[in-house]
Amino acid sequence: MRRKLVAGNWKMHGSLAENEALLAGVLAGIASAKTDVAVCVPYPFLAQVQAKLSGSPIAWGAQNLSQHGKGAFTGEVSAAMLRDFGCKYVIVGHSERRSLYGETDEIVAAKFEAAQAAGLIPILCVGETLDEREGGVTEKVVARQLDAVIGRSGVGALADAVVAYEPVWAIGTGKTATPQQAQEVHAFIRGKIAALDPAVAQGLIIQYGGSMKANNAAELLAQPDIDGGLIGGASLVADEFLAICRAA
Ligand code: 3PY
Repeated sequence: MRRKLVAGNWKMHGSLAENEALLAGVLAGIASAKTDVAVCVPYPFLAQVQAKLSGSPIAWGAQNLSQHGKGAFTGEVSAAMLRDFGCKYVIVGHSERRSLYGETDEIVAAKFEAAQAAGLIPILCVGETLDEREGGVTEKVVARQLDAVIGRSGVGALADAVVAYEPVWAIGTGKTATPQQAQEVHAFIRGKIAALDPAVAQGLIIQYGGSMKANNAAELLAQPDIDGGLIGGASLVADEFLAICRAA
């Protein structure tokens, strides 16, 4: 039986003061959630979340990392640095990184590998654009994104990873995939992995991401292949985030 994982993706939001209030609100209600919970925060707030969340049921992580171990890479942050701040997770290949910062499938695969080499659990984001969905190539795109990682790290690497299906057309648009649309792609992902390694597929947490909110979470999370959520805007409001955690 897979445990569900609800992870907040704060994106580039927050301040020390805002985070204090948000974390206090989430901590106050988290005992009633029966799911695994994490928050992925901007780098400058890692020390703050480490101090606030250590010893709590909430894990934390970052939203990106460098594919390099160390060196002359101004502005970059390595996997080992994230480990120093107690991170458990790191988001890899979010569509905003792919589309705004030119992260190719190959770069994403290298980041995935760097994360695992340092003992982090990558949350690998995959998903199609609206054009790709309308062009009928959703599965082809998702398969290509997964194959880049499997080709580099092997299917066994997915045993220590999370996959997040995030249709790009549902990110920051307020549009959500219907539970059926999401389930179809989740089942495709699990089936594709199962063809290579049934045990890895069976244990793999596949989150849905893309405008998951308190009012649509329960229906999405009731689908057999949806094992949690990667939550954008709704993770910035304690009551909303907690409602999603309780729905999981
Ligand atoms: C969203 O919900 O918009 C996300 O991008 C989550 O990662």
